[in-house]
Amino acid sequence: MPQNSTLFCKNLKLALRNLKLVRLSFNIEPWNLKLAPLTLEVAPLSLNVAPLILKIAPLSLNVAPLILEVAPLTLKPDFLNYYFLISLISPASNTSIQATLTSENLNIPGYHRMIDLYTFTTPNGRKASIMLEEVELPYNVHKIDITKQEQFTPEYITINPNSKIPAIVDQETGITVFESGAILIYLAEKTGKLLPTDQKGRFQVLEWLMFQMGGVGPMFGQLNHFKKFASEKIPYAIERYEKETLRIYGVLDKQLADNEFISGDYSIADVATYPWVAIYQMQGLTLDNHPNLKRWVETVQQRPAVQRGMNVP
Ligand SMILES: N[C@@H](CCC(=O)N[C@@H](CS)C(=O)NCC(=O)O)C(=O)O
Repeated sequence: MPQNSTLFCKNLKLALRNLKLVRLSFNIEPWNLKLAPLTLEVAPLSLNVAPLILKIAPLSLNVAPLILEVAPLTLKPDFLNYYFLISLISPASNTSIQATLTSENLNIPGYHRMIDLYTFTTPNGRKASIMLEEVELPYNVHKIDITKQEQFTPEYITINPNSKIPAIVDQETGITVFESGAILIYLAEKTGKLLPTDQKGRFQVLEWLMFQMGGVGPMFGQLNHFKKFASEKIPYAIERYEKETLRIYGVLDKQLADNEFISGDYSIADVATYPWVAIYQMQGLTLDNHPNLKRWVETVQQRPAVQRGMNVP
């Protein structure tokens, strides 16, 4: 049965707020010190996440209140909040004290990251992870496996009513954003990066971002579907989307003939477009007929933030 849980919880909250190295200080009464070693269990209540168990070395018998030093914990979130069941267990006497913590109590840099990203291993997901890497905001990755229909769970639909990845929740503002283009604009505005503020420059980037959202993504995506994934091979559909993809390659190639990046300086237009062009080999295509586009892909590929973002999740 839980004992002394108020005191335990209060001290634990204080420790988590103040220290990066979590130092738990609590009064052990009514515990019998001879029952050490004690086990501290930090178990996220989310069913998807395995419990994290820390064994704590035998405690000094003479010191009260006891101080335990616990190495920084990897805390994993469920959908909107972190929930942790903390149990201090004495195996010998078969008793425990317990406390539940939510993310409110975990406001520490490195533990509570600012942005929650819901994503999967696809080009639309990678736009968001590349952007988060580029603007250097700390973020948690929540893998939504669209091959297992996880995008349709009731929890996820509260984040994206359209049941697609990516989506973000900004814990600092409480704002949720779905649609990758909106996510890029949101993060650019939040950080003042990769979107010019002068009206002309801003709309030059936004027009290419919309071109990506309305053209590159849907057309290349349909080509993927009909060429790679459709159970029935429909030549008309494959030809239609391949022709449109190559036409779009031509548009980008022409734009990149006079510009190092799609809209002058490197911007969210490049972030949005790169993951879709980068899969050309997987789509059975070549960039050899589009040398400016090829040069651009190779340039963007070199960026460390792009390389990190392309590996998420
Ligand atoms: N326009 C949306 C498209 C998002 C989208 O189509 N995501 C795909 C993965 S790339 C998805 O979640 N598919 C799951 C499904 O269609 O059920 C955006 O850019 O965010």
